[in-house]
Amino acid sequence: MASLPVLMGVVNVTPDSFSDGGLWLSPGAAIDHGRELLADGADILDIGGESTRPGATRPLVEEELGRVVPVIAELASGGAVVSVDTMRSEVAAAALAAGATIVNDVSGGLADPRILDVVADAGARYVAMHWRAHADHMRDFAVYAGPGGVVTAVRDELAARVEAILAAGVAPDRIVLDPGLGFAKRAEHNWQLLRDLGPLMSLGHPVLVGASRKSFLGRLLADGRGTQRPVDQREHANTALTVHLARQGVWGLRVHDVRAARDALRVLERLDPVTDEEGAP
Ligand code: PMM
Repeated sequence: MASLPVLMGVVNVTPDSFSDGGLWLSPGAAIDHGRELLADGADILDIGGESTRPGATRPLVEEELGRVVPVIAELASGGAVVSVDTMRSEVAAAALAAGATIVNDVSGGLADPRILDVVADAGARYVAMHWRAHADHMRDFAVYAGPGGVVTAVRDELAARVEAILAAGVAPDRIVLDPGLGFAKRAEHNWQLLRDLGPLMSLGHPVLVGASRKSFLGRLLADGRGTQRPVDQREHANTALTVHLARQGVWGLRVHDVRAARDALRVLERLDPVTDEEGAP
């Protein structure tokens, strides 16, 4: 294997994220959780203050700032590599000033284009995820009728975002792309993307994937009556994806259970030693 993916551990400082909403809402709880994820083997902590679950409504910018900035400041000052999960330029700027070095924008710069200037000015790394609409109506956009279906659409739409990101002055080697599993995508779209990441990877940027605990896994593991497997019981399925994606050569994995993902990577590394240490966040 050329290199192992980096593990981005999720700290959602929100009342309403679908898998961990409300668990880490106080700064103290979020900081403790971040430290736990580091101890479990996270390379990056991804700290977000806005839930993007389907149907979610947006917090005020002041609310989002108040949730993430103290947590980022504390964890970054302790030496953690921190990314901020935000679509807002004001939040990205405050997070970078507080010590974050990566901006993870699920909208790829579509929600607030000024975020690209903030990233360019700071020289930060920028994760551009495939996105079509805010959470309250993204389901309406889960239609991929063109030739090549969702795989081609995601590649082409992200290629267009890369053009805009470069035009804003972000250096090419700072850009990471993400297919955006679950964002304006039905379960089958997610599976198609996971089966065929080649076209996205062919754009020449590192690829990050966030599958952890998402509802397409709950649906896969549904019981006989069709009830989805609860969010905290989807981890073994995610571990199988961790192995699959590491073997595909993705740059990073965004996960809730860092320990499970780290264990899987340790096994892989033992079977197939890493030849290239380039992946560092
Ligand atoms: N998914 C969520 C939030 N942020 N960021 C990136 N880059 N990729 C993702 O897939 C992604 C993300 C929503 O999931 P969560 O509520 O479990 O954090």
